[in-house]
Amino acid sequence: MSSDRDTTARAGKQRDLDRARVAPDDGALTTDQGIRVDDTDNSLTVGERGPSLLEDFHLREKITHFDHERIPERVVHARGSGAYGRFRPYDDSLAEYTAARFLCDPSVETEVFVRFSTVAGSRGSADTVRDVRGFATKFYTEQGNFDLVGNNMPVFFIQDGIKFPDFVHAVKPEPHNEIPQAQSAHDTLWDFVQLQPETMHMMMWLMSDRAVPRSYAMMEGFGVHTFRLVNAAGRSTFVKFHWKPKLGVHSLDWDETQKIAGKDPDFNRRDLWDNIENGAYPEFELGVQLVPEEDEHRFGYDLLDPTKIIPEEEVPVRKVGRMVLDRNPENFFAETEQVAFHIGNVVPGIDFSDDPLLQARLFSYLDTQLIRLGGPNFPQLPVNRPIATVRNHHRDGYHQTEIAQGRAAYHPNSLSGGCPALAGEGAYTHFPERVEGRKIRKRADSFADHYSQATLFWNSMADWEKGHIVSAFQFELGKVEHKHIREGVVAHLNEVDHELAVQVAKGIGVEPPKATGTPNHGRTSPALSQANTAADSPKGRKIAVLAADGVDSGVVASIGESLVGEGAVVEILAADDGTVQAANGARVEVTRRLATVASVLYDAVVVPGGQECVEALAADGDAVHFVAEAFKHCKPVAAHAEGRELLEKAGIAFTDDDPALIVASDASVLASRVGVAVASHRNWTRKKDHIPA
Ligand code: HDD
Repeated sequence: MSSDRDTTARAGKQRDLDRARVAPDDGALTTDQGIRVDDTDNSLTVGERGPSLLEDFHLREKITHFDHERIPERVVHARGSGAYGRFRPYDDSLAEYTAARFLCDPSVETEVFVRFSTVAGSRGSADTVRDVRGFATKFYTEQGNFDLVGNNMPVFFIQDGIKFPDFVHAVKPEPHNEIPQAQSAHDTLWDFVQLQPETMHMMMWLMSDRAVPRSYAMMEGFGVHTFRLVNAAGRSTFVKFHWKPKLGVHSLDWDETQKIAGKDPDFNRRDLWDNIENGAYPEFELGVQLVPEEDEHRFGYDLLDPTKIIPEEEVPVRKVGRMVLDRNPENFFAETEQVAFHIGNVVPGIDFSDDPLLQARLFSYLDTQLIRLGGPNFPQLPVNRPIATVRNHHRDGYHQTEIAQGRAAYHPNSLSGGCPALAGEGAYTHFPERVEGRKIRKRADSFADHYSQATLFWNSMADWEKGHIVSAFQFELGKVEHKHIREGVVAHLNEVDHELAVQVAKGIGVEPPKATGTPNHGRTSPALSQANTAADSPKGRKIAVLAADGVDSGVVASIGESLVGEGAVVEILAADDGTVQAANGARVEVTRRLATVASVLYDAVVVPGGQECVEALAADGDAVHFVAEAFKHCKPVAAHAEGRELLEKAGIAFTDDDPALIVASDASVLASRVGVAVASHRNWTRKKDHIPA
């Protein structure tokens, strides 16, 4: 392994970005033409109170530039957040399957840019809405850019890309009044669903906790489609790509998500940014499911159908490398907004399948950038530029920033010595798949089963996950005005699972189906349940410690000492900013005023002892609500000594079977139990319905 090469590869994209970076300096203000400006606050007018003059070029230029600051937002995935990072394969074992060097040479570290997004909302919408999350990764490889443009759910709503405009029109705000923003709970989406049963598997995922991730660092990513890996000898193997978060897959409580949307609409964006700034870097392992060509038809479903998964128990996910996101962008617009992903950006060794959703995407991504980024030169934008050298005869166009030299912009030519020459070695070769058939418009019969994997998903859920799914269907359909739409969805749910349909129907005023639809096949895939995910690190978690004068500062110190080193953030919250005086006379620094935050912005709450402190907190409605709400959202709630009194005031009943309800009189015992509980995320089976929201 060559460390020199690592450094070069690592620095490659960042060095390239340096070419575009403009640092603020202390020189004089100028116009865009470099004319020095000594007044940018007053227009050129006739006299002090007279009309402005058209000849004021500084005024005109300043206003004109401002008028043109906005570009169209993405038609879907408009709201997003990005970060740079690096990827390295663990070993060379994929060399048997692919010629893509970045996947099989462990001495190569490839720089990446990742953009996470929601799908339906506008650029300024809230982060914590019920939605699919985009997970798009641009690998700046030595062989050119590879974009893995995935989601945090492994299937999609539709099977053929020709239906994408219909689906998006249905899920977006309704066209007559542009309501609701960033919500799936409205008539047009559910109308589409009830008329298009191929959506059912995806709707199970969308109604599950996967649609409300706690953090972008705590969700899986999926390439969704079946792709191909092609090795140096030209042999193809089908592949599904996965991202597995090191922190496991964890989600918010639905009531909590709605409150966060008001308290901090940037919740996931801020979490990503802050964790990178704090060094708690998000980490993901790249996984692949490999299927030999000859096994294409051995499954009971079609590998080309994007509404199907290959259960991990059927074909294991092989972890092949690790990605770390360790650098925030410097300018949101230049980088996160202008980044242009395209599923057609592949490198030698990676190819497509005939999945009809994938095929339509191959058209859409390049097309959309032309309108969004204003012409064909968007690959020259710093964030999009490959580190591999670009040489071709493309010329001109809006926003051309390069000065292409020479006379010959055509191939073949003799005037430039025939350059650029056609690549010999290392060229991209399309896999010579054999295809024949008649031109027809017909969905394949092998795509006809819309329910059995929806049932598989349902069967695989823990009881608490099933409860959340039923509540989500009831919430969403409860907002649907047309009864026939509610009934239509319940009829489809009856094909997924009878009990599910009955439970949903009960909450939404629809007659529960009497007879079972398709009988439940009883199969499960344990890998689908978040109950089986990793839950062993407090990294990236936020712990609130409530404080007032008289606080036991030993507890505050213990919590900080035991958790901050693990990558968690501990904040001391009190009625006012400044400091509180601890029982031992020390001053404890307050991180934030209680009134500026809320329990929904934290993963756990700790109430230290100290009689005077606890009495003050118990008299403060914000503090009592904070504890009650954290408990309601199933979070770790911990009390030291007298701190227990605040929990009682909040209506919390103590039981022995709640590992996330912690009472201890020893500060270090308390701290270590909080650490374990916060790493375990939530106690989703807690009885808490009696606590007011
Ligand atoms: Fe798409 C953006 C993921 C189906 C058309 N898509 C977009 C982004 C992600 C995905 C993550 C945001 C990229 C970014 O951050 O800039 N899309 C998916 C997945 C799909 C999918 C996982 C199904 C498996 N998409 C899909 C279809 C079509 C599109 C079927 C059209 C036929 N998608 C687009 C687009 C977008 C886009 C219109 C909007 C902005 C952009 O491309 O750059 O071209």
